[in-house]
Amino acid sequence: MKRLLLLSVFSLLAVSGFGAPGAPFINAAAREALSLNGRWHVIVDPYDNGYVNYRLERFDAAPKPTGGYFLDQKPANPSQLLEYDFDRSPSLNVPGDWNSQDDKLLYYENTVWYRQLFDFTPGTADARQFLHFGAANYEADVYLNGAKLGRHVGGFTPFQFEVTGRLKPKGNSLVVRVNNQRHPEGVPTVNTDWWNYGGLTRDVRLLETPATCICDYAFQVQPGDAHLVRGYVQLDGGAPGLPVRIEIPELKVAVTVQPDQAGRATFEFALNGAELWSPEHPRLYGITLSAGADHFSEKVGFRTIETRGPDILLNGKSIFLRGICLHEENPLRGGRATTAAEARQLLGWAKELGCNYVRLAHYPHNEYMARVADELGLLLWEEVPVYWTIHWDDPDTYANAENQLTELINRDRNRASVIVWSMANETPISTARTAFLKKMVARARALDPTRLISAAMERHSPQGDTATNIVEDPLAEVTDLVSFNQYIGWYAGLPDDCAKANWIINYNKPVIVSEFGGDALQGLHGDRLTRFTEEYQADLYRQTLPMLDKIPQLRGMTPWILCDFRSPRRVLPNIQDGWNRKGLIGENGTRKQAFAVLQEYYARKAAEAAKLP
Ligand code: GCB
Repeated sequence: MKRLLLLSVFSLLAVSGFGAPGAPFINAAAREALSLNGRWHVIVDPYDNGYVNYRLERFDAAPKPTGGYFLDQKPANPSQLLEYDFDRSPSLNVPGDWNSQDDKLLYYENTVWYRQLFDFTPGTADARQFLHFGAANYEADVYLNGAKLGRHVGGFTPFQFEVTGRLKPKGNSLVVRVNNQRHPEGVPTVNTDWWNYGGLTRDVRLLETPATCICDYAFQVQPGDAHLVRGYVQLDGGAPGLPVRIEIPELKVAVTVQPDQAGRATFEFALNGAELWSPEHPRLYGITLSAGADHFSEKVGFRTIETRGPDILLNGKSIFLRGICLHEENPLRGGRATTAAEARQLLGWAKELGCNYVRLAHYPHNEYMARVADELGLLLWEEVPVYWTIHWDDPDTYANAENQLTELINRDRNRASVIVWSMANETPISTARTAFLKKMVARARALDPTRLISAAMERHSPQGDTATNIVEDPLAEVTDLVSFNQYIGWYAGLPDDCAKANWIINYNKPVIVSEFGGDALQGLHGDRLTRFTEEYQADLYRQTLPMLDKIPQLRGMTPWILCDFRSPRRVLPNIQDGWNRKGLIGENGTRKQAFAVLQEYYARKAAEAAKLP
């Protein structure tokens, strides 16, 4: 299939060695599946002893594996020496990062081998099976019953392998080598301001489908015409000509479409009287999709998002984005957030703050986030980890970044909540960087022409004039939003400097301030000039908000950040202790003073918006 082939080429570019995974199925959670979540036996392997021999040759480089942990075997006779045993090794929860599950692994950055055993009986003789991983950070080598299936690179996006014909009724052994070492040429690169959580951090499922199945689909309201939906359904398997049926009972939509020879069926229908999705009315419609024996359901909201001059138009009406940044971390236990309940908790806090918008920083968050945002009525900015100093000249780095972007867009293209694809964060302007990012922008637009494109850019001041702030970046020529981070009053000067600041932003586009803020230890009090106190942070917010309101094109903001989060860069004893303290909510869930300052500002913005025609 053309699309699948293309995707495989991109995946192949991003990986080395064995087979690349196939494009993961969209909406994997809605499929028949055996969950492989739970306790997995693990072997912590800091020297990658199960992967390379003492000459540093890879065990799986030979046509037949010659040894190594992935075989998951017992010695056949006394002449066979095996110095590992999954059965006698400890276990960890999947999904979950290893760092927060075992104190010894808090700072661990290397290999952990995971093993799960499962029985399996196919539903029908011609059914197909796929191993689907929500994500594994950063690199995953996957072995089933002693044979390598392939490798995936990139810590935050889904991947899957077809395993039809490879499963036994009893005792299948699934082994995954997960390695979270940082690499200078990686995406992200070695330097970030978040915890490098390793492991099988998202759900693992064995999916089962009929011989020909629906692998991808899109429902896209046409920009400029909120009454027309266009889309496609893509089939995979031996009968690509199966008619495809799409039904939305509440809208009385029932269409049958005929795929082309490549299994792709395109369709369009009118949204007669449908209620459009918005933060105030996050209306979702139940959709059923079927092709032959394959059928499943989905919930989709319909809305448009566009820009006109400095305005962002949601369903044709100008909107101010009352946002907040978020890491995919549960602050209450300092670990990756992995469940729908945790997504609900984090996004619920954003709602309490008065948000209609959230920036999911700095990498693709789990799929629950976007699905819960669809339900709660929160608009989303989604992002890939092209962060700070990426290797702009390395074609493999580019292929890796583009692959992560592709996997994200393919996963979330049907979420009404997602309105922005962001390419990068705070990247230093150079010819190579701008060429790299412009190529990514072109890729994102080709994959999804219906959403806005952005990147978190930077501001600068002319020599000797710290009050003037200029936002000027050649990347802004090709993005829909001009977004930038600024830390006046924290990394530069004091909050009082906000009153003197002026802005030169010569773009007739919506301006979004994608970050501002400062650290405060929850419960630490002092005067407004004492760093790390709640009073300092609250004052910084009080002074920043009117400063930003002076920017004529300002159409939204996402202050940094909703919750304190772990970061190894943050070493100040008794204040940071390994946590970035810029959260409005502390490590124990308590709101800091600045939470109320922003909440009040957002209440005012919401009241102003409600008065507009
Ligand atoms: C930034 C980064 C963000 C950091 C934040 C900080 O500009 O984009 O990842 O965590 O500043 O706290 O310094």
